[in-house]
Amino acid sequence: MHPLREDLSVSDESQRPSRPRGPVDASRIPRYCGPETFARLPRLDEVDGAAVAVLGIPFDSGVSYRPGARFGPGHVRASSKLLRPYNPALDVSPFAVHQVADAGDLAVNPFDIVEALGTVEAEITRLRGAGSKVLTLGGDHTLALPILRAVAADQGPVAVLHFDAHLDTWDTYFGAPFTHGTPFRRASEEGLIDLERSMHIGIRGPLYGEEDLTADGVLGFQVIRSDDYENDGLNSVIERMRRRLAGPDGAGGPVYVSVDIDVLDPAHAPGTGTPEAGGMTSRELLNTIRALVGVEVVGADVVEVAPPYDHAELTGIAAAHVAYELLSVLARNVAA
Ligand SMILES: [Mn+2]
Repeated sequence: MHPLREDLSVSDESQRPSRPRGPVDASRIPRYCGPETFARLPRLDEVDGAAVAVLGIPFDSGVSYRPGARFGPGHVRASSKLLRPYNPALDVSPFAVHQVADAGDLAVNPFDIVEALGTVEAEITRLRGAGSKVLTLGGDHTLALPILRAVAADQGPVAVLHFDAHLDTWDTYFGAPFTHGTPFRRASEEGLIDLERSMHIGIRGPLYGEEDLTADGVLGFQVIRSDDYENDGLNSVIERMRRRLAGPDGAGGPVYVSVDIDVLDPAHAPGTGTPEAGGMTSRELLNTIRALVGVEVVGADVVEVAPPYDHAELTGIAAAHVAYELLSVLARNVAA
């Protein structure tokens, strides 16, 4: 039997290992071989449930500028083959603490956004009902709304920690309420987010007007600007983030993490739909995410990877590493 096939097939129930099934062993099967799953993890249908499911959602019908994020999930998976099992920065093996599996791609209607949002909400609800936290690979940022609907349905309003160049709290665009620039306004209006603990990090670039920022504050968000990394330093940013997520009484609570890859400077992530100069480095982003150890992360997404504009897998690799750090945080929070 071909070793790859052998590795992937678990036919006999009694042969199932009690410990989590990790990625395919790279000492036996070179990394450029399959499977085409995130980090070469098993598929969700190959394991008896997973603590964390990595779900691809190839959807970009909500974009306002460059299209292409529908090809994001496959690209991030392809760029994730070099991820190794041990994360020294957090001293954790994210795939050994609990079962992590790739739930494949969700088929959503590319022509009917409202129907697509319903499909996403139903699938996130189903996966969470089966006991999995969900890490979504987008897809454009419109997806954050149905995901938050599913999360808030059983957790109540959650803090949203949103990494992005843009606020994504605009009202409508060409009269359309559901676009990649509006998910967090809709989520706030629908009562899905904790208004005392939510935050954008990495904001920069021109706005339509100053009122964009005032409206955003009313919707429940504080802002850490991209420039704050330069002016105040990483540790100051992390301290402000953790204080905000802890809330006014310091008690904390559930946090949903949404990462638009355009939070990175185009030098670090050129393959995205609405790039803005002056962004953070991938090192700053990874380090900020690592500071979420001990925070109650209930789900996350990495969105807006648009491979047609990527070069040398820069954006795909950055997104894969962001996802890996998020998975490492989830594992550390279990292991602690
Ligand atoms: Mn966004």
